[in-house]
Amino acid sequence: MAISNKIENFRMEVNRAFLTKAQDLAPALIEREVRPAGTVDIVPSGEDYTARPAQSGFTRSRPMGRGDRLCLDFGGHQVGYVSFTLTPVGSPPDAPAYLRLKFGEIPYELAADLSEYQGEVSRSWFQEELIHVDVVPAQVRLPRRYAFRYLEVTVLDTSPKYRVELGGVVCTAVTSGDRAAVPPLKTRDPELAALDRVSLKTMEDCMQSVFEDGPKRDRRLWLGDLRLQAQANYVTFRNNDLVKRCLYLFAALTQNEGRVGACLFLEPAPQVDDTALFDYSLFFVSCLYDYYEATGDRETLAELFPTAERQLELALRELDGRGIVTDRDTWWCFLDWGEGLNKQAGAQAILIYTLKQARTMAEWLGEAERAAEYAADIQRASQAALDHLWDGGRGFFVSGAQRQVSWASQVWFVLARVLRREDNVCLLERLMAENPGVPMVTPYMYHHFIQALMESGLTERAVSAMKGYWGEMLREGADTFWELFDPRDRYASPYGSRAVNSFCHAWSSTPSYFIRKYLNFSSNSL
Ligand code: RAM
Repeated sequence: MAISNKIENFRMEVNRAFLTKAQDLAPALIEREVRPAGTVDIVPSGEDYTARPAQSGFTRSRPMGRGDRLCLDFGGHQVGYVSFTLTPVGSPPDAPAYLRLKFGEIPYELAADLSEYQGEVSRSWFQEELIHVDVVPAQVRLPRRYAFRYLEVTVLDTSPKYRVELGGVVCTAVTSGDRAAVPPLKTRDPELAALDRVSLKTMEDCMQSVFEDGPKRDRRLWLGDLRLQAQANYVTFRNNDLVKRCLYLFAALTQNEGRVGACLFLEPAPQVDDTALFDYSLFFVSCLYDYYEATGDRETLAELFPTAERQLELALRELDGRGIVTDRDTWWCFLDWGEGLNKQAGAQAILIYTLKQARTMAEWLGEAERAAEYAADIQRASQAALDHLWDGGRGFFVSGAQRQVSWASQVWFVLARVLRREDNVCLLERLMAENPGVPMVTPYMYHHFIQALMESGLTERAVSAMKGYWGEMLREGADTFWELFDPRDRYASPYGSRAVNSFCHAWSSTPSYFIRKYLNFSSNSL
């Protein structure tokens, strides 16, 4: 599937006042120095690779010459800047030192033959460097920020007359998430505690100048990801200004006709991408709704509500004569990475879900007429869904011309609360019992499934599904949660290789949100 949906005649519209507000909220990054915990050997393990501990602690390497290799383990996932020293041993160095450095979030990235990669996502995301160090001894500071646990250093060459010792290796880790702000967790359940710990680490490493989706790839602000990050943030790091900054960035830098883009770049200057996704634009509405619920910041609500309303106006234009969102062949709406997943029903449900949030926001702002208009839109879109997307015979919502049944469609209709609560419970039970159609493949979609279970009062099912899915990543050795995890196909990637998947991806950090918000295992009373 093509993973871009470039809008035609793209033009960025800028609201300078909003941009200034966003820039004034730029966070100071917290730095921490982390040294390698030891060395490891990357060895095959079934269809995968594992890091076998070799030596505990690391100060300096033995003298290394042509072909010598060393793999450092930083003891956990890091995001930051790496520096080290190279000290010559032997005759005066008569040639540059030539090194290959490979950074990996997981062992597979170090073992994979990256030259075979044919995927659509750029190979420039592979964290691999070939460097010449002309003069040794040297203090080497790598200019890029890396996301990694393992660093493999291979000496491609020195010269027959000298070798180098590697020492002083340090990573200056950076984040805008302050651990001290996270309320302590109160649970005796070790599995939940582990899920929370790894979720927090995942969030922390993704909290940078904005909420990045993943610090390895794509290192940018996506709206769908922001929504879940912000929800988790309100009950953990509580960096509400960072959410506010991201909201203002999206509102400041829109696409043609005031459409909020799917993602933003921050450098060299903040800019909206030319990708548009139906659901992501609408999630501006949700992000604003959640932000106000969490903070009560009425000024921001009032100032950004018109941007939220614009997204709904644009989305309502997409309804066909029946009142159903028009389906398309392109990558027009995200929902999930499921192979062949049809997006129409999910998009309709998200439209209803966000219309309901807009109605409430209009009420909060005392705009009774607007609220009444949204109520009418909700009624029309819901009735159209019941008339055209609900298949009473099968007991499921169907999507697209082929009337596809998927988990994503059912879950989103539960969240949109189109059926009565007891019917939603039956729908979820039927979904779990029959397991029909297109499954869920990302933690992002699993999040919505857990949310649907929690909201329907199926708390035990939610907890066991959460422990099953995220717990499986823990059992696979995750020290941060992954962008993609399909228990039926563990090594799957929508990008052509698992090596380019992100293994620290904030949309998968929501176990903390569920544990702290729905299970009440947090000591803060927000
Ligand atoms: C991928 C990333 C990102 C997500 C988009 C839709 O590029 O995983 O987090 O939001 O897809």
